[in-house]
Order: sequence, then C-alpha cells, then structure tokens
Amino acid sequence: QMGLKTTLLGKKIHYFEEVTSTNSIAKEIAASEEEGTLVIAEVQKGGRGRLGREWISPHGGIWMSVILKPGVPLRHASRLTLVAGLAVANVIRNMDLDARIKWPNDVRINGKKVCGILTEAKAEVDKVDYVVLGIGINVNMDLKDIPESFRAGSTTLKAELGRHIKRVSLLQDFLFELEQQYILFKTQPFSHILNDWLALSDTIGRDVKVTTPSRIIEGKAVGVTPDGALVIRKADDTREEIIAGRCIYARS
Ligand code: BT5
Repeated sequence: QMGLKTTLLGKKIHYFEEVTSTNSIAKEIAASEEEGTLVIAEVQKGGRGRLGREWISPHGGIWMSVILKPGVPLRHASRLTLVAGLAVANVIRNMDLDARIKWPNDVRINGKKVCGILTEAKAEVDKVDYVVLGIGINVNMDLKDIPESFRAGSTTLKAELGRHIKRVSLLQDFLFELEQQYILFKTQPFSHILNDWLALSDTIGRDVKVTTPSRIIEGKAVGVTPDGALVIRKADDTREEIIAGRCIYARS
C-alpha cells in the first residue's frame, strides 16, 4: 500500500514496470475510469513532451498521469497545467530548494528543468470529458542518465540535494498537494491559484522568445491571462496572448 493522504487522487493506481507513455495509457482508459485514477511507471520508453518532443524517462524518476474529470470548458483545461506546476513547485520548495515555474509547464531549480507537465484533454462539444495530467519529475537519476544533448538544461532532485530521495514519500506529498490545489481549482475563482502561480514563476518581466508551431514571438512577458496564456508586449508595443508554445528566456 502506498499510504496515501488523499481521498480522490490515487484511489486507484495502475502501476507498470515499463510503458511507452503513461499519458498514452491513461488516455486509453480514461473514459471508463473514475476521476483520480493514476497511471505510474518505473520507466517510459516513449515518454512524450509537448508538440512531439521526447521526455527522457529512465529508472529513478516519477513518471505518472492523473485522470481528472473537472467538467470544465475545454479552454480551461490548460489551467490544470498551471495547477500541477504550482503543486510540484510547492512540494519541491518544501524540500528547501528554490523551485521556480517557467511558463507554461516547466518547474526548474537554478534555471534547470526538474519537472515537465503534459496536459491532454478530450472534449465533447465544449465540455471536457477528461483531462490527463502527465507529470514527470527527475528524482533519483544521475545526470549521466540524461542524454548529453539535454543534460545542461536539466537537473534532478538527487543532484540538487546531494542525497537519495524516497520516491514514495515524495509521491504522497505531491498527490496531497495536487489534491488541495485541485479542490481550490474547483471551488475558488481561478485568480487565487493564478496569484500563487505568479508568485513562484520567474517568467513575468523577462525578455522572452516564444516558439509556436506557426511562428516565433519576441518581446517582454508582461502577464498571464486567466486561462494561462502568456501575454507578451512586443517591440512595437502591441500585445499578444499565446496559449501554447515553447518559451526561451533571452539573455539579460
Ligand atoms: C514537457 O514537455 O516538459 C512535458 C513532459 C511530460 C512528461 C510526463 S512523464 C508522465 C507523462 N507521460 C508522458 O509521456 N509524458 C508525461 P516540453 O515542454 O515539450 O519539454 C520537452 C523537452 O524537455 C525536451 O525537448 C528536452 O529538451 C527536455 N527534456 C526531455 N526529457 C527531460 C528530462 N527528463 N528532464 C529535463 N528535461 C528533459
């Protein structure tokens, strides 16, 4: 037994030694599962990032997907990315590490990525049937387990703390925190969560370059809309809202 402190999240857990992607499995079973069901694996052979990118998932990390059925309009599904990022950042900060969130989905320590989040939703007309919240946390891997091309921008909790971390306790703490944030998400105006998110994000105020599948937008990140879109003020002083993209901080 996992000894979970949650009532909803992790009530049912599908545990695997090895999968292609926990998000893919979660999406396959989501329709017939209750909200809160978890898919978790020791290793992912085809871990996915956003926009077809890969997520390196060797032994020692936490690779999991949470099935949620918040019944919100599809345009609000991306809010859950912020909810999950906030929960991960809070839990890592409780370990005395200075975790910050880079819009939209990276949790980083000293500028290095320790966690990524992949939110996938299915909607009927406008209301979501389910949201699969995929969360990858680099816990006990050695940096050499991360391919050289990604290593410079990545870190693990073990590398930051200089010790091995008990993954089960971390998972318990994280699920508890995520459940708290999810309850707030469902019961409070989203501005409350957004304020907490903004306090932990280091994106606002930065000069950024955001790449979307269709174009590149450069400017200063000046805010986040209630749906989690990044607001960029461009050189010509016009503003643009970007719902999804890869954000790179310009050197300053
Ligand atoms: C993400 O995408 O950050 C979302 C990652 C979500 C992973 C979870 S694990 C459980 C669930 N099942 C899945 O298949 N996925 C989810 P994105 O923002 O696109 O970032 C991807 C980029 O991060 C890659 O192109 C690399 O540069 C970098 N990267 C890949 N693996 C990494 C790792 N383990 N640690 C740090 N950076 C990594």
